[in-house]
Amino acid sequence: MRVFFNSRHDSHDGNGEMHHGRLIPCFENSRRMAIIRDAVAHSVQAQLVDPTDHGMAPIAAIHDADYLSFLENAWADWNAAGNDHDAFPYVWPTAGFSGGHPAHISARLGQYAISSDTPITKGTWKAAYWGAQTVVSAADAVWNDGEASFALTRPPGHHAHANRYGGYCFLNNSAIAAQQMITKGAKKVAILDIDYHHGNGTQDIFYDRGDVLTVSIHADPKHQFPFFMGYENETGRLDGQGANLNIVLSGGSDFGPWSQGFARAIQKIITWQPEALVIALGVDAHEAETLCDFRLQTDDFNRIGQMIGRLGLKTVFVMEGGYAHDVIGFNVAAVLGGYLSETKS
Ligand code: OKP
Ligand code: ZN
Repeated sequence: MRVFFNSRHDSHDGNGEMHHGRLIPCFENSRRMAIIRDAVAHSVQAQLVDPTDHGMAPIAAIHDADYLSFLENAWADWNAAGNDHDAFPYVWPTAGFSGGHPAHISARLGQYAISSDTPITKGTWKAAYWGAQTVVSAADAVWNDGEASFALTRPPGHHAHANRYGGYCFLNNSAIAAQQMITKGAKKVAILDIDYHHGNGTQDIFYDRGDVLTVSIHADPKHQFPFFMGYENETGRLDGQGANLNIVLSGGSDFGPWSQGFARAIQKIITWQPEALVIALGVDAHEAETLCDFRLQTDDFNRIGQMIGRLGLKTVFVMEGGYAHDVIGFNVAAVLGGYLSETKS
């Protein structure tokens, strides 16, 4: 398995996030990457590969031009307004406001943000841009020769919409990976999101499309982020009708209910017959994750990797969430090791 690594990830380095009314150190920090990289290097026979620069086209195939221009310039605009600390919005154009799109950076932060947990820092764009290049490189490699790849990157992506950031995410890496394979000729690609949180951005990006199946298994949004999306009655629209599946699990779920939900996900993918698969690989369903309340064990992640391997599809793994430093390396390595034990690549 090839591991494409975003070595510029640490240029995104937030000091804090808003958490129940307090500013606390970011869960989504750069130590995560070093831990996962070392664990994967030790346990999986993997080449570490630098991404190649494919420019803006694969990113612009998913995200709106005005949003990309905002993200690229947000820090400079924030800085020009006299600020040298992390950028956050404090007001949002919610229902009942009449509109307008003021150029003031605080208005633009609110216009494009879905949540208050996601700082923009001096190097955020650089990290996100190279994260996208990492997944494009991984998707190209998989599409070309069928051998699986892992795109090891941060910040994550699955909460990012075509024109919104938040939930620690800026560019939707899993969506960019799927679209890259469509661009290269795939007719049907599936995205399977096993992160503890609903992949709201990914769902929204492909909601009207029949060529990308989106499946997410996650905590009940009645009680967990992103709260306003991720329910089971969201099944797609227009050409995308039936091409979105949300599998919602109760708080406290262990591998019993999780694997039953996962069996529904696997069945849907088999029936849908994609040519390639993107795994939005969050490992925050583990019992040690303090941000989350599922109870998966490291061995369960190995079984998940095996079940993915048995699908026999061209597979791109894209790093999403997972924050407990003591276990994230083992859990990512367990998924990849399980996958490799069931495949030749
Ligand atoms: C990103 B990924 C506020 C709560 C944390 C929401 C969770 C974002 C998870 N401090 N923010 O899906 O792992
Ligand atoms: Zn998550």
